[in-house]
Amino acid sequence: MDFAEQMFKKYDQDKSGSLQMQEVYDCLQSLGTKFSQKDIQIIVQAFDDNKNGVLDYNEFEQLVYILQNINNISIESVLFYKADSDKNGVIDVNEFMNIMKSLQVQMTDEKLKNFAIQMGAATDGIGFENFTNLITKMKVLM
Ligand SMILES: [Ca+2]
Ligand SMILES: [Ca+2]
Repeated sequence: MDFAEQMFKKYDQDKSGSLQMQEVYDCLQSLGTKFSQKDIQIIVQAFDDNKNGVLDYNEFEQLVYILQNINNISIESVLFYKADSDKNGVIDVNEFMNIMKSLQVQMTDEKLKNFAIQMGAATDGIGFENFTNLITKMKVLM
C-alpha cells in the first residue's frame, strides 16, 4: 500500500469510501500542515473533480502527490499545482476557467475568459507569482 492509500484508509473514519471535509482536515493536520478549516474547504472544492462534496481516492491521491512535491506548502501553491493540469508550469485559459469554476467563482464563462486573457493566460500563461497573488486576494472573498 502506498502512502496516499494508507492515509486514505486511516482517515476515512466512518468507512464511507471517501473523505469528508473534517477527515481531510484531520489528515492534513497530521501531516504537519497549517491549513485552517476554511483552507480545507477551499481545497476540497478544488480537488472534488466529480463534485460530490467529498474527496474520493483518486482526488485525494492527487492532493497528496502535490503536497509531497511542493516546497512551500500553502493554499496558494496547492491550488496552482492543481490548476496546472498539463504540468507545464503556467496556467492557460482552460486551466484557469476550470479552477475558478471549481472554486465556485460567480462569473460568467465569458467574463472568466476575459479575465484569464487579461492576466496573460492566452499568451505566456499565468505564472506562479501572478496566480498565487490572485488567490491571496480572492481568499478574502471566499
Ligand atoms: Ca469527489
Ligand atoms: Ca498548464
